[in-house]
Amino acid sequence: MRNTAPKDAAEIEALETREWLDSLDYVLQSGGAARVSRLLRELGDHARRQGVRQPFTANTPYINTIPAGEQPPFPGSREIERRIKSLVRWNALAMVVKANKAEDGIGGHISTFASSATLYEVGFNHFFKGKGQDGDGDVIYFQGHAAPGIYARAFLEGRLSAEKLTNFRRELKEGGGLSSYPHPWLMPDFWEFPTVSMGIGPLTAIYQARFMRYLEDRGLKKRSNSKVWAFLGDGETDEPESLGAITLASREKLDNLIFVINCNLQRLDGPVRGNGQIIQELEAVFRGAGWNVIKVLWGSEWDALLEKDTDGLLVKRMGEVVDGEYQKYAVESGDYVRKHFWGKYPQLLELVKHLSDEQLKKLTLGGHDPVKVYSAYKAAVEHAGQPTVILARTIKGYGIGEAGEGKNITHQQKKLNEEELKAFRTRFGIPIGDDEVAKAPFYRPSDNSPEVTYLVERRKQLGGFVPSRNPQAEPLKLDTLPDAFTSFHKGSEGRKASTTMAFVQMLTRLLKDPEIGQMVVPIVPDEARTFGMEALFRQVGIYSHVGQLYEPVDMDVLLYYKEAKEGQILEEGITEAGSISSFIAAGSAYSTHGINTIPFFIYYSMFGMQRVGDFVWAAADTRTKGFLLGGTAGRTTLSGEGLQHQDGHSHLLALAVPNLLSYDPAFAFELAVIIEDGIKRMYKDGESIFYYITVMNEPYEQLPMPEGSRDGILKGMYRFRAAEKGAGGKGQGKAKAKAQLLGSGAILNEVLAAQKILDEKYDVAADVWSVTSYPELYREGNAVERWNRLHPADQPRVPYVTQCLADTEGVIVAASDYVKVLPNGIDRWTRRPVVALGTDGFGRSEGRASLRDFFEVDAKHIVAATLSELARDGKVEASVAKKAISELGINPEKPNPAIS
Ligand SMILES: Cc1ncc(C[n+]2csc(CCOP(=O)(O)OP(=O)(O)O)c2C)c(N)n1
Ligand SMILES: [Mg+2]
Repeated sequence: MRNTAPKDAAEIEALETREWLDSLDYVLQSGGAARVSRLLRELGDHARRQGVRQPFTANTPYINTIPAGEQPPFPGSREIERRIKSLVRWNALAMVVKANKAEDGIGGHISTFASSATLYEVGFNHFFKGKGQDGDGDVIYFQGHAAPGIYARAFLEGRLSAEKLTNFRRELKEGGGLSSYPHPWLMPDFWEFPTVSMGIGPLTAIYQARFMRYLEDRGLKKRSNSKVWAFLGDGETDEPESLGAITLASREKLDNLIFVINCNLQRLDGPVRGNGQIIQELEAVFRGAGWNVIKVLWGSEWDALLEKDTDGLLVKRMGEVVDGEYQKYAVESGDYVRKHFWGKYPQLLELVKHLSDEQLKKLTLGGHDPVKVYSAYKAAVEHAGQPTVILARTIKGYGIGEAGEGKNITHQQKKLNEEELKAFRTRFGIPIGDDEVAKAPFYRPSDNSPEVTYLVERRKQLGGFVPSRNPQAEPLKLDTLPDAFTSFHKGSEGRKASTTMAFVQMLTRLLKDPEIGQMVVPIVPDEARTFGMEALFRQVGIYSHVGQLYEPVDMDVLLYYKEAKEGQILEEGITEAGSISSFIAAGSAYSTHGINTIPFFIYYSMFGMQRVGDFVWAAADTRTKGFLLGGTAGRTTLSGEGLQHQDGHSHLLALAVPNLLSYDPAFAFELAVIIEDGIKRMYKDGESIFYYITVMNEPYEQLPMPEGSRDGILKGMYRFRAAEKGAGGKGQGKAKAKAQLLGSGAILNEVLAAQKILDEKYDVAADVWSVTSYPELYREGNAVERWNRLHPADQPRVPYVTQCLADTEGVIVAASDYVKVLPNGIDRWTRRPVVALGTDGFGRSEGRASLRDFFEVDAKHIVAATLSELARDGKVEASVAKKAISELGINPEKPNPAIS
């Protein structure tokens, strides 16, 4: 018989703990969970008042958030769903293995989907709503590396052929193939959102959910039960973008948002947190940020064990094992697990003594158990007032066994040998014979098989197949559109104004346009006052789901800070990444929701292309429409701001985005022509393009639009002001020499000043061209040149740049506020060299005039460069050019701004 008298302090403590727990159980039974919760809070407060310092923790124990007793019944057929899932698994694996057999190194991923198959299949069979449900469809961000699994399912659904699957990552094969990852640009009927550049999926999903609320609150979309699902990897959460906006989601109470984080504890190189627990870390972060967190860690087989764990020892053990060790259990034998996990405490060994090593090894994790995943999804979908994150524990490479299950190399595993394929086939019961298995053939049961019938019926019930991209918005009617723009054609008539001011006026008019005013979505990252947009606060309001709960300090002024539920402006705060995510949501709403919202995202140009360039790329892939406005643009237009603010290269970065049209207009009328045409091309003609336009904050007279310049403005250049004189000698209105001066943006004014100096002081007649877009000229030139290359026997076509300059004379000097490579990019089509003046180099804290002198883009440098080139050309004496440099006050030995 056991001696019941307490022996030592530990035993006394254990007894005391037991008594407290028993009391708590009693309160739970008599008073319920809420009473227990109040009691615990009071105990905590009491202890604190007595000086007890409790360490802060936002964690709950390392067990499932939803206890077994609270699970809803699973509504589907477990058996058929298991078979479907096995087939999807097989085909996903076969796709990658086959592709790499056919062409070594073509890539693809097996292990990501192997770990997340259940997470997707439960979604496909029970939750993901298709677009067929009358605007009630879900918006789903699939984890990029899981793409093979999504294709494999579409194959079973009968949406993708075996040939397409064979051509996974071979898109250029006859009949087409499948893109590596979700790319709407490449598969516009299938994928909706690019996700594979990690962090982009989660951040854009948050803003998507918020934008859905915006559309509903503004009455553009009927209120719905649509959910945004974002699937991401646990490793992916290390990207700052992944977690960077999670407080926005809780602040905005986005209960239409569900994150599913596939916690296989591994990333590419190894464990995500070998020495810690990524799940607990994420739980604390998300709970701290105000999310509803649902942990799905253990499968159903664990329920009975946990039930028997009355003293909490198993839960304690679960919580003390670090991820690196958990990963080891996945690759080791049952014997090892018994020894190392269970063997830590004799009581735990006792708890599992009825289980064989094999059974111990097979105890399933939560993310692989459809019942657990179903409960979590149901709870998430029904949860009100908060976004939900599901942290689902899985094994990376689940089911691929020796080939890499749980191993550090698994992410890169693309090949399985015959034995490994056989083992996989057998494990998942795929009806493929031994003689065939080495070839990894695809397997699809017939259309009327129970599996296909079941999955097709499930999708029908849920409103159609997903993913599926289906741009349904009608083209916009734009009859009244010109009214917003034509008044800018006449210029500012002597008044000084910046192109930014002109843009804000255009936007203001557009917002009032009877046809499309409601569709305009102005987006600003805490920069509206910088751009003089504050009048819009009052005019159209700042969007806020809860309206305005306070009286604004500036209520008594006309243009007060007005927040409103139906407010139109998205004032995002200081987050360019968040703002561009809103831009993507608004600019792709035409396909996501069938709503033609037109986003105008205006920001400090330096914090755009280079700061959130990857999002711009994703916007392009998404076929986002709309306007990016780089404000305070140009390296020398911004007085005093210095190196980190003065942008001289955003157009170069924009050039690399194939469907992004970028413009550097000089005058309001150019801006008006570009925006008006852009709206038409995107929203009436349905082109998959978007715009980057720089606007300046330098005030100067906005000149009137020259006759017949519209086409040239859009193509990238036109003659803005011809020289008054011709060339050919002195007298009779003829100048000594001729020149062609190309200017862009604010620097066009310097060019116009240079034209005058050249004429009056040096007898050089210069034509001035406004170059609105070097990137557009460059693209057109290349396209023509390519055509000529491929058609050597045909009459060659002539690039637009060549056409413009064909009948002109004289040296060509181009000046802009951007890097010289832009004008240099058109040099091959100008038939004579372009002398490029630009702003290569770091910015300086200085005034405009000094900066233009420093970077050598002001009028005097343009004059000097023209004369210098004319001298090289033999059109003027070298001594004239040399003298001019000195007359103009230029020190020829000044340091090179490009490297100083
Ligand atoms: C921005 C970015 N950086 C790096 C990569 C390369 N990469 C692809 S997958 C991967 C590991 C992914 O791990 P995890 O997010 O845990 O996903 P899992 O496959 O484990 O589900 C990495 C580093 C990427 N795709 N995007
Ligand atoms: Mg992972």
